[in-house]
Amino acid sequence: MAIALTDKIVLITGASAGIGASCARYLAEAGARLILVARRQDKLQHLADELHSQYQTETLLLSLDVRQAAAIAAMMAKLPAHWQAIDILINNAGLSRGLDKQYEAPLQDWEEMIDTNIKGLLYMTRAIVPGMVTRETGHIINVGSIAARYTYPGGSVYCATKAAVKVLSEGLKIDLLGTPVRVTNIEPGFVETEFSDVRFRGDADRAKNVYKGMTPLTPDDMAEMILFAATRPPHVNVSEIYVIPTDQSSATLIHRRPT
Ligand code: NDP
Ligand code: 8X3
Repeated sequence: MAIALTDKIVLITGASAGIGASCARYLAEAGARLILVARRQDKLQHLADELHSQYQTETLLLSLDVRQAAAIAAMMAKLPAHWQAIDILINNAGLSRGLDKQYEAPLQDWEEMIDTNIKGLLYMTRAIVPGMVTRETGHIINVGSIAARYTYPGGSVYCATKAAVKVLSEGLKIDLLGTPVRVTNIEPGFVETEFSDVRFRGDADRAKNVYKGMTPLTPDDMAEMILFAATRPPHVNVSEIYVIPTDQSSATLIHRRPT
C-alpha cells in the first residue's frame, strides 16, 4: 500500500526556488510538515505563507548554507522537539557555474559546485540519517542529474559533482542495508528553473537560450516523480528516476524547432 505523507516531516534543501519549491507544494498538498532550507529567507517565507493559506501546512524555515558543516550540525542539534524526527530528507540544493573548459575555469566556480553539490549533500546526510536509522524509518532523496550520465563541453566539474551524487546515493543504500531507510537518486534532464540564470550569473538571454525552441521539464514534473518515490510501500526502494524532456535524448542532443 502506498505510504501516506500526512504529518510526515520532510526536510527540503534548496526550497526557495525551482524543483525544491515545487516539491514543497506537492508535499504540502499531501499533508506533510515541512522544514524548508535555503539562504534566501524572504523566498522561503513567501512560500510558507502560500502553503499555510492553501493547505494549512506547518513549516519550519531554516536559513542555512549547506556548505557550512558546523552551522548544519548546530541547527540540527537545536531543532524543536516536534521537528526532530525527520522522515524524508530531500537533498536538492545545488548549482552549476559557467561553462568553461576544465583547464581554464575559475577555481572559485569549482569550489562552489563541489562544496554545494557534493559536500553540502554529505553534511545534510551525515546530520540527519543517524536519527532515521535509530527510529527505523526514513528516506533520502538526492537530486542528481542527466549530467552524471553524459559529460558535456565545459560542464565536466558540474558533471563530476552529479556523478558523485549517483555514487553517494548507491553507497548510502549499501551502507543502510539491513535498515528500513530508503535512498533514491532523481536524475532530470533540462528543467526550466533559475538553474541557468545561476550558471550564467544573471545573463538572462544566455539562460533563456538553453531552452530555446524545445519544451523543457517543469519543476512540477520533478516534484511529481519525487512524490511518487516517497509514497511507494515500505518494501519498495525506488533507486533511480531518470527523466528527460521528450525533446532531449542526451545532455547535448536536443531537438529544437525554429523560433
Ligand atoms: P534553482 O536555481 O531554481 O534552485 C536551486 C536551489 O538551491 C535554490 O533554492 C537555492 O537557494 C538552493 N541553494 C543553492 N546553493 C545553496 C546553498 N549553498 N545552501 C542552501 N541552498 C542552496 O535550480 P533547480 O531547482 O533547477 O536545482 C535544484 C537541483 O536540481 C540542483 O541540485 C540541480 O543541480 C538539479 N538539477 C537541475 C536541473 C535543471 O535543468 N534545472 C537538471 C538536473 C538536476 P538559495 O539561493 O536561496 O540558497
Ligand atoms: C542540469 C542539467 O544538462 O544542464 O543538471 O547539466 S544540465
